[in-house]
Amino acid sequence: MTMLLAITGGSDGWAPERWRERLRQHLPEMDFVIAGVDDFDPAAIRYAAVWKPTKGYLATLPRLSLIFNLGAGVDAVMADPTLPDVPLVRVATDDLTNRMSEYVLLHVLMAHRRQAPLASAQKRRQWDGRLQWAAKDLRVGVMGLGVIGTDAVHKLAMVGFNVAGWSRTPRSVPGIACFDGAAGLDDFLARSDVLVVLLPLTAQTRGIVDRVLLRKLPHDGPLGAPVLINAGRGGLQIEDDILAALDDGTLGQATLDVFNTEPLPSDHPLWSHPRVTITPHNAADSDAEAIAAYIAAQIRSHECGAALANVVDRTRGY
Ligand code: NDP
Ligand code: OXD
Repeated sequence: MTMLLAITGGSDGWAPERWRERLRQHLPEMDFVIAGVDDFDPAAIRYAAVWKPTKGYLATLPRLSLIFNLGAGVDAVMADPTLPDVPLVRVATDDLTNRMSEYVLLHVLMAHRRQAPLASAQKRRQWDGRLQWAAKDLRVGVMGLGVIGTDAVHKLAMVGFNVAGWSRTPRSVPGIACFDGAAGLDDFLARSDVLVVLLPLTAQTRGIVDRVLLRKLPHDGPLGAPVLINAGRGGLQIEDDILAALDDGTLGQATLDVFNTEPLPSDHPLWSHPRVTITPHNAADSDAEAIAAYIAAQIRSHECGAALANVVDRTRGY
């Protein structure tokens, strides 16, 4: 059995050779070949493990039966119009989920405890004792109540925030105000002092964070102006609208992990905006060891006839 590794982008730890070593430890009986490096017969490939594969490449593998996306978001794979009609499995591991929730908690707490103005007061050697409020007084809204969003809302609620979530279909999460669909969006936004975006990028969600949406966020919360945190995908946001909203007071601050163009070009105005925090798409650095173990476990159970977990629904796009 042969698995193809078609991996572009990612950090140094994501070098295809390193993936091959890790996967070999978990699947010693499997042969691994690397796209663009090894010579191989396309008809020998049964499995593919991919991250941002070149469009059209997977369609050249006539006996491909299963694709593993090496991350949670499958937008880059789904953008390939020639994607073979075989199951596409995405990552949903506790490791990735926990890291994403850490990011959400960190940045919600930074806004709640006004860490940015405190840090700038320190630079001025200014003893700036600012008013505090209780976590229950801050309304946090999470767009996306999937694997990551559900974990994040639980953890935010444990800290004491007043938490709501929004999803495509109705969801019920104990202790969380749940909204869904277009009909539930405005009410959800109207009670989100901090808006956390954890949506997948699909045809329906592309560009959803625009000036119209940002204007629906409230200004009567303890922070005065709303805060945006996007760790979903850059394609969800209209960056010019975010900049305009920051400048005209619609938005108080923004923390962005993901961008329409990555890496964010060095001359992009978001870099220097005083109320923007930028992180380099590392809200959750996927742990290759955890993912290799996850892929091996899925292959073993699949080969014993069990159903695959976390298979992408092609019609929904996530
Ligand atoms: P899931 O597929 O488990 O959850 C997706 C959620 O989004 C679901 O609640 C779904 O609704 C909701 N949703 C999808 N489309 C819509 C829509 N049109 N309107 C309203 N809600 C919608 O995904 P995960 O939680 O695992 O991951 C979410 C995203 O996080 C990934 O797709 C990826 O882009 C991003 N991510 C970013 C990382 C980073 O480092 N920045 C790391 C990992 C992930 P429903 O419940 O009804 O299906
Ligand atoms: C992912 C990511 O989707 O790291 O897993 O962005």
